[in-house]
Amino acid sequence: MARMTAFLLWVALPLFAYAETLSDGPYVLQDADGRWMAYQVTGDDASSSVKHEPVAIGDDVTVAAVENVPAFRARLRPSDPIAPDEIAVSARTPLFVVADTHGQFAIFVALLQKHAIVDSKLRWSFGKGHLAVLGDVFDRGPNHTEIFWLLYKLEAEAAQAGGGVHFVLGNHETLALLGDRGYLHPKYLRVTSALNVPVYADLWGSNTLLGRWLRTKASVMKLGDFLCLHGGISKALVDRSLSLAQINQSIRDALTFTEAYKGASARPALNQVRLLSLSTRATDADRELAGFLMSGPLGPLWYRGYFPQGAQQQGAPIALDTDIDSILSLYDVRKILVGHTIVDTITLLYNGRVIAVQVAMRYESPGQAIAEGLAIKGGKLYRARLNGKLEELQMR
Ligand SMILES: [Mn+2]
Repeated sequence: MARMTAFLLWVALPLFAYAETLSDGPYVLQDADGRWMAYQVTGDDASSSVKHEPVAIGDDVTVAAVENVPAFRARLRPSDPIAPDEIAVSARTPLFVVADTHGQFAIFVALLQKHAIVDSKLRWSFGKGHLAVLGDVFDRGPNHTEIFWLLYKLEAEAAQAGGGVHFVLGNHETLALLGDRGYLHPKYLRVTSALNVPVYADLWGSNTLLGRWLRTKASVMKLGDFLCLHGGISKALVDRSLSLAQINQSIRDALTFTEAYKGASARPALNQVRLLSLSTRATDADRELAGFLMSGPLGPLWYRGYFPQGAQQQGAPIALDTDIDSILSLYDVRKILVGHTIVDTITLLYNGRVIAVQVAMRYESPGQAIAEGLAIKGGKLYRARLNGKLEELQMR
């Protein structure tokens, strides 16, 4: 009994410590008359408070400090253009790739700072370099809002400097935007109540600034010679011979025209997600394709077939070397960069033609964080460690 009590205390204390602060936002929402309002949650569980103030496009909003990461400002832009399917960069352009940040804002920032992608005040310092983030900012961790604002602001700063920031969607973006609450950090359920909206997805709808921005994003993009995406391209997807534009627009339409799930349980059943229910133009073929691409195990956001265990888990055959050949040839790229499936360290697969980037960002113990990025410069590939070191990637 004593042992059980000790165990409960050990489990309960860190959770309790987490529950104390409740800082989030801003959420920038547009009303039916086109006016924008920024909502910021502050305080703690016992007494949270919501500040709201009218804002206009061109104004700056402030994103509050988190742990040792300073507050920063982001300028609100008029609606962003649809993200390109393809970015041409020279072979000498430095690239930095990170996958699956899952709400770990402080770790993500530390990694970017150690590799001089941003400076101490979170300003872009990667010049003409390009940063690609391979999806899954939402869920699990406590600070996805801050990560999205940082990416939003860095996009503008990078473009100004002649570089770029490219966020591609992961399966957790589609889950969160469609109203699945099963993976949300508990903080966001309290934010939902504090802001008095029916479900958390209402804070990321098409009437919100960042929700609208997310719906411009690609799911699969070419960055120079690299295909950048969250899960992977399956043989079943190659066999459909779709262009990147077709893949990206189908998922965008699905996110734009599907009503977020508002049921009482955290997880919608698939038949409760009314795909493209709000679009009058959608045909059955459009719905089938969107379902395959956005939610299917062989779609680009969920596929795990480059990994033996992942393939087994999905009941799909592991991708063959010839499948990788077909993907590289169909999309005219040299390598495929994927997140989604966790690896201990960034790993070359299929003779270096596929690179597994997702090392789960986490704290091993308080203050002991784990994260890796993929750095590409001078035609060489490096594992970018959280201590600032680069290790050239080798075949094993
Ligand atoms: Mn994922």
